[in-house]
Amino acid sequence: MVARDAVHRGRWTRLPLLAGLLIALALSGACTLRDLESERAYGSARPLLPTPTSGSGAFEGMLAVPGGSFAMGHPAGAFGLGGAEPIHEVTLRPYYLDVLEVTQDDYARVMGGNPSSNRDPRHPVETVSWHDADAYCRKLGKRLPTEAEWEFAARADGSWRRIFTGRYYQLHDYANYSEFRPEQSGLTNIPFDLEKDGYEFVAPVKTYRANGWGFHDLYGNVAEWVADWHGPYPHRAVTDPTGPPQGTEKVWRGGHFRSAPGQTVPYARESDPPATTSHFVGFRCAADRP
Ligand SMILES: [Ca+2]
Ligand SMILES: [Ca+2]
Repeated sequence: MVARDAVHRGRWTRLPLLAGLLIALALSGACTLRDLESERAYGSARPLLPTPTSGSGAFEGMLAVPGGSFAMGHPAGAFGLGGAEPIHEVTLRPYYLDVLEVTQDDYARVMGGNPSSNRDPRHPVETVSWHDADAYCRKLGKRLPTEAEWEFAARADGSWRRIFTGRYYQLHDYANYSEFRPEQSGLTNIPFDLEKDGYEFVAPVKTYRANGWGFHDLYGNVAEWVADWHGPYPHRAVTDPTGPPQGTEKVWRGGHFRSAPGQTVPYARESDPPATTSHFVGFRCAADRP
């Protein structure tokens, strides 16, 4: 009896040690991601990523994005943001990305026509399928950005949080989104901003301020096709992810002029079959860094 009690006590006294180890392991993983996500934004011992530099020649109008790692995605269960979980670490090699959405003027010059519903050469091209967007970029020796490249640029080394949080929340300076009140959109548990952004429908590109890395309109105006098929995110760290090898829907990102402010965020994912055209979906191009 004594011996059995001793065994039981031994088991129970080891349990807190085991639990402590498990918690420490979990916290160490979480801290890694949180460090990537927030400490860079607000200053810490961790060095900031280099700021992108302007491209020239064939890469005029693009920014040379540095390679680096970031925490991609959003916690499971975030209302209205399905499919953005789990948060996982992504490492990217350097690449180029257009500063602006491709305009109707750009598209007509390269493709010889303008399919847009709301015609204005200064506006982003829209009513383009994923195939149209892919063909445009390829014709210029470029390509659509991967979903990870798009999100990395939108997060801009964590600086996106300054636009969306606290007393500095000022999305209306940076994005053309829908001025729906949160209760109208059904997204009542997300940040929002009732300041008018000045445009009820689509706006000319570069109407709004650039994000922390110098890109305009990644948030809102028209949403943007990216290269990847839609699929679940991996539960592990990945390098230069390109999405599933096949699928039925291509991803578009960033929200648009009809999106609620809380959908006009770096991590929200939406998708459609690649032949779909919408008056609120356009694109921008990326390119490999030589
Ligand atoms: Ca608006
Ligand atoms: Ca956009």
